[in-house]
Amino acid sequence: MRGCITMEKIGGMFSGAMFLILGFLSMHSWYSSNISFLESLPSFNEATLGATVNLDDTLSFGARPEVKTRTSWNAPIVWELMFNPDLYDRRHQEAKTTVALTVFAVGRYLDAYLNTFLTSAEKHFMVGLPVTFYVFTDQPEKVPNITLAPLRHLKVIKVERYSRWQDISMMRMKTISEIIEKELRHNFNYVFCLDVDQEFKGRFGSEALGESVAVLHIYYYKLPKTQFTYDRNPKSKAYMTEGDYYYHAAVFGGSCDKVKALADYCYLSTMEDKLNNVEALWHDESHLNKYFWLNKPSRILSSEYCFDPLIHYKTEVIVPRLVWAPKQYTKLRT
Ligand code: 5GW
Ligand code: MN
Repeated sequence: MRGCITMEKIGGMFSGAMFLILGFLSMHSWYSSNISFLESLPSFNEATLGATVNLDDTLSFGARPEVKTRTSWNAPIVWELMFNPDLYDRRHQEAKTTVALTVFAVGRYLDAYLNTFLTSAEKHFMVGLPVTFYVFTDQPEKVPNITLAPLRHLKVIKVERYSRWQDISMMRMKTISEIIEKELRHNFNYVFCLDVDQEFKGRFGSEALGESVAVLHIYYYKLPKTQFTYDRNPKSKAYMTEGDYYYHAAVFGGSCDKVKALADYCYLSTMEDKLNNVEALWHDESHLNKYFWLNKPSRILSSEYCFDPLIHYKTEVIVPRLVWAPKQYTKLRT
């Protein structure tokens, strides 16, 4: 599926045309209109919505006044109560959207996390859409045999077990790039790449799909930018002096082309650092933050999509969708 067209591109084209038409009907800004405004239009019906409306124009940007719901470059920041899940699901089902999910479970991480990750993903991740889980592991025979709904598949791919974690994280980006090039771009509209040490607890659905998707790190979304833990070493490729948000590398996604570009960037930057004998502060996360500073994500997911259940202060997260599993560093990394 070279040059796969994603819903966002189609939505953009249609909303351009709709802008002209609706400009005559209303003084409202089309972009800031919401579904109730649409419903008040005489021509509004399910079919109109099905064919012409940019899905993201149905988002209620004012539904969560306590948090930011749009970036300065007009990308939505998705929080509970902003979206109508049925609209997103219906549109993506009609468009026959396909999604790949990549996850690495190497060494002891397989026993510790993979079963919970996969069984919970089957309950909550893109339910109703065709999804293929790509599990990368050094022990294919130990991948649990989980029951999958129709149109959902699991594919196991053997990878080497690197002993140094720096190599694990570099290998992840390289492997993601290679599988996109070889396989995913021919078969899937979107790909999400997740850490395995997580559990789905709530809907992580088609509202999360976009060209280039980043997630707000739960620890930083409320903090002033000066406290973001970007790499501050000028010798590293990840060095940055300013940024937009602090993103969490445990979840990223988008169209095959965009995710490949991100993975290539992070892999090559890590290589370059290695050659220069430097290491970015938070490894691939530092490079990912630099990438998203230079290449703005088209969609941001709130920390509902990567939540720490042990956080000790109050947050705006009403629905934890994907949560960190307990860290077992001493057991797993030694
Ligand atoms: C092992 C030692 C140090 C760092 C990472 C690993 C490791 C990571 C591993 O042995 N096996 C493995 O499969 N991973 C994959 O990389 C998992 O998908 C894991 O979720 C991801 C990132 O590593 P984490 O989760 O330990 O990193 P943080 O930043 O969440 O602590
Ligand atoms: Mn992790």
